[in-house]
Amino acid sequence: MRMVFRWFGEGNDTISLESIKQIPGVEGIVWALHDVPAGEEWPKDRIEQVVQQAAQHDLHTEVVESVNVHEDIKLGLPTRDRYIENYKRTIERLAEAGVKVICYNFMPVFDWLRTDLHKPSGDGSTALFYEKAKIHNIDPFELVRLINQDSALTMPGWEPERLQHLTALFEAYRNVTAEDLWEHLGYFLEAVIPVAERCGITMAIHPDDPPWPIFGLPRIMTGQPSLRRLLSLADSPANGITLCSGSLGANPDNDILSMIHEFHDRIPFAHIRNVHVFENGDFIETSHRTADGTVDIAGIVKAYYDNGFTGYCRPDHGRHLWGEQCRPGYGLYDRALGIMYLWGLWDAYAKAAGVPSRQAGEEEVARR
Ligand code: CS2
Ligand code: MN
Repeated sequence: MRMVFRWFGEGNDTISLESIKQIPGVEGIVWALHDVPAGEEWPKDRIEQVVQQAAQHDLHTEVVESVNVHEDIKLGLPTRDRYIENYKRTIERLAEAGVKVICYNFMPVFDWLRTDLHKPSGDGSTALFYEKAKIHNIDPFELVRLINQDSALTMPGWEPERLQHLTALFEAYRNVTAEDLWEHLGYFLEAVIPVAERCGITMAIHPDDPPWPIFGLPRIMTGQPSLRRLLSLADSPANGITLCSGSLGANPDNDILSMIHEFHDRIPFAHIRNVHVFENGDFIETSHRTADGTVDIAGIVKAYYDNGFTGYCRPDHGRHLWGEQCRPGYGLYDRALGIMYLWGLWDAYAKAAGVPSRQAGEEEVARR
């Protein structure tokens, strides 16, 4: 398991690379050029700049999250080919810079969705919260306004330029069915997977968050059958999954352990996060600790361990602790605590398997 930590870039993150370097066992950052609009090529000099910044702190840049997919590709419009060409160039450039995994998602219009970014957790901390009934009653435009008002920093997936054409986007998706979306995903993968394969990059789709349709927009990356179907769209090791336990875990019917056992050699990147799902379908993000939520984090780490997982892993969203002023879901403290929990589990499983304590981690997996 190779631990990495999401960093939003100089001036766009409250956390410094210096701080990230101090979290035990973190070897690299998960990054993106968040200001480059979806569909445009990533400039070579900007890529190199981030690689150098990280290298100064002895952190690698092998995982990118995300290279966003232009809406015209998801909509299957004739203009998509131009954006797909740009995507291919970006893959090549990232490979030249040493990137190994590109995380992306195929959610129409919105990325992750919550109704409250600062819900009190009951212990003085706050966390991201999803209230099912509210989503059914709120006007999406109002939600966009609230989300952007609530955060001074650009939220990934909620970039103003992406959302300024919201009315036109809803109109464009009016007749797009889930099956259409599958077809458009297939078309995209057919074009980009051979390029990724040639460059030594693995494309890793992120599941939909939450994993069900919202505001009448289709969502297709929702559980085990859809991940299976995704893999069958392009039978190549370059076509992989970012297995996000928090996104998938918002639906209690999702058996994440079973997904790890079935797909482990196609998971180059693990997002580990816990959520507490309530009876009525609402959910709140919790600490990574198994007992704090409804996702079996200890079981998930065990499943990765037992399958000899050597991919990248990051703690996903965290709560906002100890008065930290940070990007919603992406503070330092709770994610650092999460990392220590994940390492604790990993090392304990290694110990139980008879691996010498001082060698716990990736090396031992190779040795077993
Ligand atoms: C979220 C997403 O669960 C998560 O990791 O923060 O925004 C995620 O980064 C994207 O959907 C990946 O493309
Ligand atoms: Mn995730």
